[in-house]
Amino acid sequence: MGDWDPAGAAATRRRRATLTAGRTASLQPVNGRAPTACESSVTANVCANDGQRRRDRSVETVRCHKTQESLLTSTSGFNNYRGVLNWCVVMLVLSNARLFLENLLKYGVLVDPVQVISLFLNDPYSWPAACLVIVSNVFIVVALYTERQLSKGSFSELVGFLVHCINFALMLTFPAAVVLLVPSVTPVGGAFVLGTYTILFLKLYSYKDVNLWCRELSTVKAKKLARSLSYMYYFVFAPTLCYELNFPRSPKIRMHFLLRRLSEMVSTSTRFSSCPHQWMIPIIQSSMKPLEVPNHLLWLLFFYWFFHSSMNFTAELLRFGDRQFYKDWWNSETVTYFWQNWNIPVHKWCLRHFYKPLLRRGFSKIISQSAVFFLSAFFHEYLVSVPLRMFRLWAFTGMMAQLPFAWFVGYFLRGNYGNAAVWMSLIIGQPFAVLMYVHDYYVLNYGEEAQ
Ligand code: 3VV
Repeated sequence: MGDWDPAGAAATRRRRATLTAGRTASLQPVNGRAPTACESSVTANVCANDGQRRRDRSVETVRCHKTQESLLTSTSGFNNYRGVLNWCVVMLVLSNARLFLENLLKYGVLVDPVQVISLFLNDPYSWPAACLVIVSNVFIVVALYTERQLSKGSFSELVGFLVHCINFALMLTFPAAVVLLVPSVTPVGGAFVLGTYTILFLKLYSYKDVNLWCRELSTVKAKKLARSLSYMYYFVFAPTLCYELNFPRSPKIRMHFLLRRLSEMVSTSTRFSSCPHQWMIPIIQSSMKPLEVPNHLLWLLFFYWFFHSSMNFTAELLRFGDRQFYKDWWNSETVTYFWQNWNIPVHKWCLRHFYKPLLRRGFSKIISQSAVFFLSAFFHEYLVSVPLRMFRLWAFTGMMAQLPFAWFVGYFLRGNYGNAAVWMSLIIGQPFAVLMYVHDYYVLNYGEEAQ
């Protein structure tokens, strides 16, 4: 205590000197003149504030507690969990890196570029999937031609409706028949073709509806735009399923943004193409333990690749202004919220062209919702069963099961429990349905080889 501390004493001396210099400086003439009344009052105020601060500081040193909640208490109002989210991501990456290493050590490198190409092509001289995509232009032109005739009055509403119906029916049956009957169509090629046709089907349905609504409102502009081939193709390529006469446009293409999305698309798709070969097939082949497959990670990657990188890339390229492709589905506390927020283009289409028209025709909410999920279930089954040439109804059942599941979660679970239930269904339910198909397909096609 009584020890001589030269460094400390010197520091105290220096502090005192600075303080005195500061005080005397305030009393010194300003620029060689005496301080004005105002300057003196400023000095007095500073001194008063100084005193107040010192008093406050001494109160602070005496009192160091106040009534407050812990951050993790729900009533604390604290909700910034960014760090926790980062921790989850780090854990997810680390645990998958461990799985990846184990897989590498056990099976070696299984990714083979030729095998990746063979996912799309069976026979290098036969490109049925590409041909089917080219043929899809016929359906676009038929829809455009029909709308032109309708707008000119050359087709009656009934004739137009019938032509559209035939066009839509062929759009679903023709590619499905080719995929089922032509042996050189691979499952991935088939899924790509049917996905393209389904998207086109939904787009052209919207095109037909909007043109009809505009004719009913006798919008002059609608008549002009319905005939424009370039606007039709703009809509076909735009990242939306809902037609509109005047899409919101962004002012210019931002090269930096475009290149960023492109690099994300490329890097994520290479990860995609390697994951099934390296990770999924050996596990299915050897142990049939579907839950060990990191397909949830694949699903999350797919979400980012498709709904963020690819859609933003296309939108930027086309200067398409509406970039709301998804909302915060990860915060879903109910299943209903999830379906309203995860795939905005499909949800928007469902509301605009199916759900609300049904409600307007007097159907109840529950019937209309069931009808939407039934249509969605049909398309899910169509997109999976036809390319795999295997009808199992897993996808259909999975989609239809959303209705009772939504009721259960909405009725029994609240807040974080609801959110956990939605996540559980995504982590276990959805990939499980996909894996049932992969498993059945594998057993059906390579069953004897695997044994
Ligand atoms: C390859 C990418 C992606 C696969 C996603 C599937 C669903 C969701 P609510 P409420 P206000 C159907 C086509 C399916 C195609 C699938 C193939 C995709 C394409 C292929 C692409 C590759 C693959 C992975 C997917 O994710 S596919 N999504 O199936 C289905 N469900 C829903 O969208 C909703 O749950 C829905 C429409 C059934 C109900 O929506 O928001 O819960 O409904 O009752 O709250 O009302 C909404 C609106 O209706 C009005 C309200 O005022 C509200 O309007 O605010 O939006 O403007 N409304 C209510 N009652 C009304 C009344 N009586 N009259 C008029 N309006 C009323």
